[in-house]
Amino acid sequence: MTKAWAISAITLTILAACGGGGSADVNKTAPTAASVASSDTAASSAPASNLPTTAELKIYNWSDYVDPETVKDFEKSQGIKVVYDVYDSNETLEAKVLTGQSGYDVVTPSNTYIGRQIKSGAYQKLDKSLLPNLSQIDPKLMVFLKEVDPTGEYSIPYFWGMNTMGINVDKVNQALGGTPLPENQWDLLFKPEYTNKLKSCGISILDSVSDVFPLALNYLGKDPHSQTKEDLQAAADLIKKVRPDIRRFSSSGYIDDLARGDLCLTLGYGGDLNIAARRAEEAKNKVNIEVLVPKTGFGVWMDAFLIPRDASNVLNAHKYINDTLAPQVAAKNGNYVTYAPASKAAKELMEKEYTENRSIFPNDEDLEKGFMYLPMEADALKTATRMWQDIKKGV
Ligand code: N2P
Repeated sequence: MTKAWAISAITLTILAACGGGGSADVNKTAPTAASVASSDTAASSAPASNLPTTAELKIYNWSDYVDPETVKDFEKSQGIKVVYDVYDSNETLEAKVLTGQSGYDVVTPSNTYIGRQIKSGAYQKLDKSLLPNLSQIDPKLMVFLKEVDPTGEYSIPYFWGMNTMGINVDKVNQALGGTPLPENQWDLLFKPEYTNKLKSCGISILDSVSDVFPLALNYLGKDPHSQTKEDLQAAADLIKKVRPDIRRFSSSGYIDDLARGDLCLTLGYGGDLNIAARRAEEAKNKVNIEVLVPKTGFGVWMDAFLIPRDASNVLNAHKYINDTLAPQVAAKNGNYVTYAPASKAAKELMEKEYTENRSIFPNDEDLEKGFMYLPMEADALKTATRMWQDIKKGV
């Protein structure tokens, strides 16, 4: 077992123990309404700090990654004006934070990018005395970040989730002409025999090499964390074979396309695919979307809050991070974005339809098949990115 695999396996086991799995004894940990209310109240009595008081907060977060009402509530209760901008790829965020002049107070990179950004000096240390709601996070979940923020001084987990496929059930069935879904559901995306048929109703994949290559490697039966040139080339070759059938490279726009029925197979972020399913349901447009939990595996990641070095509203950044960890706020956001919040008590407060959805809270058995995304070395990432550009260009 390579080191990377070992980390992956241990972490996913821990994740299952943290409540991803359906077998967790929820009665032991379920908060009462009273205990939740009191922890929220305790959290809102702001701890003293020497940081300057300002009236603004600039957040740069993933798109579709917060319930806007929680931001409004925060503005109202704290008297802080929030500027909220969004991105849909780690690369976009990284280009900003590495300049050292991001212009933001809070950002949320994925575990795969955090380490190199911390090392490059992009972030400042947190003042944990300003984050009383840290107690809401299951400490075991911090293992996810340990590899990339070993001292735990910079990052606070926000949500974790999976990369998987969402399908328009009727259109896929129609395009496959009654042939059942393949035993290995990833064949839908990686086997020309299927993509040739599905291209008529629209295939879209994430526009992110670091999200897609490990899935391709996993499909090939290789270590999803492999960074050798040969393995990266093998991943690229696999995708090149189906490239002519891919209509769209998209990391956020696919949500509405899928919900409208303009795509039938989408490789996306699990929560975003579930948002698409909900939007279709709400629109009553007869688009029936299923988010798959492939038995042959899927990738798991975690996103975390960090405060850029150049932040000018550091106190407010702490206040916001702390607020999102309050179980009720985390649950409200969790219901809206359909991802698993890091705040552990939040799960019990979320809608059952989401906590029982295995593409949002995979069970132990599912997680056993999944792999955790791990950072790529700079050189390997550069090589893979070049390959990705060629894939997109169709060369
Ligand atoms: C939110 C996507 C977050 C997942 N739209 C990326 N890690």
